[in-house]
Amino acid sequence: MHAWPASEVPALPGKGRDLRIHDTATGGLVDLAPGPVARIYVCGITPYDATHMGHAATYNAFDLVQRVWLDTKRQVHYVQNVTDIDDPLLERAVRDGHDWSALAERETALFREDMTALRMLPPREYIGAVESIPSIVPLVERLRDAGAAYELDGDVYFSVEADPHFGEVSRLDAEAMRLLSAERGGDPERPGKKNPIDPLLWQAARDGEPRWDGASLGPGRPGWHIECVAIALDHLGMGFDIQGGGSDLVFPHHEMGASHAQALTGEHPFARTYVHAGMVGLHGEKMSKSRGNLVFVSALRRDGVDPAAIRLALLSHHYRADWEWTDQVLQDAVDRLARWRSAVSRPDGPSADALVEEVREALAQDLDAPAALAAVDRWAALQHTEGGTDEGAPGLVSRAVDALLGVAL
Ligand code: 5CA
Ligand code: ZN
Repeated sequence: MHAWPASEVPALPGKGRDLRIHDTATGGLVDLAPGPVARIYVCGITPYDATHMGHAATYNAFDLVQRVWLDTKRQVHYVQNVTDIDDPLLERAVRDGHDWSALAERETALFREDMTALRMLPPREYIGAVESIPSIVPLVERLRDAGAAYELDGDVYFSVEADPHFGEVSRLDAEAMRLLSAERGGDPERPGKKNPIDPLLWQAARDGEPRWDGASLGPGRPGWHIECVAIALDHLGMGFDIQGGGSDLVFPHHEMGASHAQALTGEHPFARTYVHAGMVGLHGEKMSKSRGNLVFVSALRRDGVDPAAIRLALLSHHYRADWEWTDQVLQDAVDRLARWRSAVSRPDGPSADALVEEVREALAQDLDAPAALAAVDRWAALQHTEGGTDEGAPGLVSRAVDALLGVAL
């Protein structure tokens, strides 16, 4: 699949700081010092509806990771998937009488437009589940042949006992895992499984559903976790720097993905760190396609909201916090954008050298975007009250806000 166009990232004087980030698997902050090419995999959308503010907030967090790494003069190898075949997509297509693949194509196209408008840097590889089926099938065969997977009425399940490190990503107890598995696409009630939480690797073809050639597995379609594992292993290999997504993916998705990969390769870890963004809610509940309590990026754009203001609204919350989308959040961002734009529109202003370092420092400390915004607010306030004589300052602020925060002033 093709991704979306990259907006330009202005170069800044000096060099950024290395990222210290919260790792779900250890529960603490980790000093990540990637090699010259930092490697990150971020779980992409299931394209059965438009991008909502929760998705945008999660992709914003990982966009900041990219920007911090680029500022340290590293290259970034970023991979993202599109779950273009899965139960929720098929259910929505049936409900609305649409062709599932046309639905996926349409919503993926809209997602690309939203990401472009929000100045999210694109992944180097943007890969669909369907196009990765030829990579997935041999992985499932290998797991089965190694005794890490078993068959149940034609379906193939992963055995969580196959990975000695299973449980180390989420660190949840068995009961919590069972509950979350039931809530998030698993089938712990199905009789005959070795462990109720064992996830599907390959689902045998069902009447009326799309199917693909599974070689020795028989016709069917892939499970969810193995999709991301196949794509990550194909393009990044083991031990990449960050596996990212929203906190709703900690279990089972990222736990199972890590175990699939570790059982397949005998190596550990799948990812050096597991980074999770908080959940954005609306009216007291997690914003989700299944609940339907959604604010869409595309709808705000259609209403004439500047994408830079949407981006500032996302940045005004720490990525790990759970927070609520409200009209006030957006209004505050619109006001902030206007203040910043008028501050940089003057030919000169207070020196901005210290500001650039403050923004770098804030982002390097577990992506503290609210602290970065507060630093820019202080410079803008000084510009409005006292002004300054540094002719390069407004331009430098614009470039720093663009390069590090993805906001075009
Ligand atoms: N296709 C899978 C990942 S392989 C998936 O979870 N798709 S999704 O469309 O449901 O979500 C896309 C991304 O947005 C995931 O990283 C998910 O964790 C994140 N996300 C979903 N809802 C929210 C929300 N309310 N707040 C923050 N992030 C969210
Ligand atoms: Zn995923």
